[in-house]
Amino acid sequence: MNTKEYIAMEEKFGAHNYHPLDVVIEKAEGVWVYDVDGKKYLDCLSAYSAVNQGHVHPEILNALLEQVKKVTLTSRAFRNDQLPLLYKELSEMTGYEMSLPMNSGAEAVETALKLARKWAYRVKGVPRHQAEIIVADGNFHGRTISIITFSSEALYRDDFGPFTPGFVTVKYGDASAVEKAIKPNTAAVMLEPIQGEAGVIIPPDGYLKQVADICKKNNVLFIADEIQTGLARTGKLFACEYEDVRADIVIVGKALSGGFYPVSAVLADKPILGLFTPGEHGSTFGGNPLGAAVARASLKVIRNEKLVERSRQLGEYLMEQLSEIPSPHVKEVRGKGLLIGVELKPQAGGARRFCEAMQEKGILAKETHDHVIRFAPPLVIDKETIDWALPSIREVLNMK
Ligand code: IF1
Repeated sequence: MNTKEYIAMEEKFGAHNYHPLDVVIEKAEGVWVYDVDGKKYLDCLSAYSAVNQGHVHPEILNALLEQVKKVTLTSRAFRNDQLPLLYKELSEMTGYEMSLPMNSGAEAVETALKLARKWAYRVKGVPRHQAEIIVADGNFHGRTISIITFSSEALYRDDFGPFTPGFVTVKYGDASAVEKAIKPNTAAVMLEPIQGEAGVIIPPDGYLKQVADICKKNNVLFIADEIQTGLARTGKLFACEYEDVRADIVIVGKALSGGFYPVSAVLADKPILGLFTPGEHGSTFGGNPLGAAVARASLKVIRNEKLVERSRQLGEYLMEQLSEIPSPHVKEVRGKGLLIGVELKPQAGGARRFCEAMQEKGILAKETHDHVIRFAPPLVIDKETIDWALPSIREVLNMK
């Protein structure tokens, strides 16, 4: 079958909840993906930062293959020999005392919200069912009904009510707005350290630190959604480290499995994560031995290949090079590490056509919010490959 035929089949039999670029990928390795017609592309999206370690990383693949032969799923009714090791290794790597494994990012966000509510009732003394959680305008935390309740994107939300009570939205980047929104019943503030979906929005310097301090002062938990920014993507293990913030609860997903398998987790210390008791929360697949083995290998690759440093160094280089491109269309280049957004001017005609033009030249990137092109290649990319891509990017950013 060729590209056209695959696309026609997908359109006919699949729900139309996406508008992908018309490239049908059949294999991938490292930073490269190959379509069914044999064309090779540089992946500048990394499955939204899920393949920070590069596609089909051999060590993660090996861990998966070894584990899949042994046991894949026990459920949490029984224990397995991989999960304790994942717990320990996650703790050693992140400095959080405990973790709770789930599968998708949205599930881990839901888990963190439940945890914050429980903490509010059992520790803070908020009257039951009165807890409030503060979130930011422009957020993206997933697709469940509770999470879309506090989305500010009409497309994600408007046809899907009724919604979940208990959430308050404030302006992103304004710490005093958080302070004003805190009430006696506030359980937590949940933020993305950099808003990915909103268009790689970097808050003003000091914002995360101020919010974390305000939370501490008011006995409110600070939850960092590091599903996209975490695990080396921004040039730190967690983006919150840029402001020396240690969130009370950190949510990770995506690259926790190097793209092999959905694995997410909530990290916190014992006084918080220790609050869950048997039966209160769970998941058939969460914490399964295959996912745990894959996650362990994925973390090991981040450590062994120094992906934090790579992301910081190569991110600086790519950002500098992108910033120097003279282009009539570019309004701003911004980012941290290898999470970079190129914002186009309103009159540029939208980012989509630039992504399609790059696709022609063998570079896959995705527009976000109409006018931002996101550059987020796997962190195993090297300078030579960046230098290979730059002339094409230059050309595309200068098209009519
Ligand atoms: C899609 C965006 C990225 C996330 C943060 C939680 C989740 C995500 C900070 C939920 C997921 C994804 C989902 C994906 C597109 C993508 C995305 F453009 F929508 F915003 F990455 F930038 N918190 N982000 O970024 O995790 O349940 O999906 O595992 O197609 O919806 P999930």
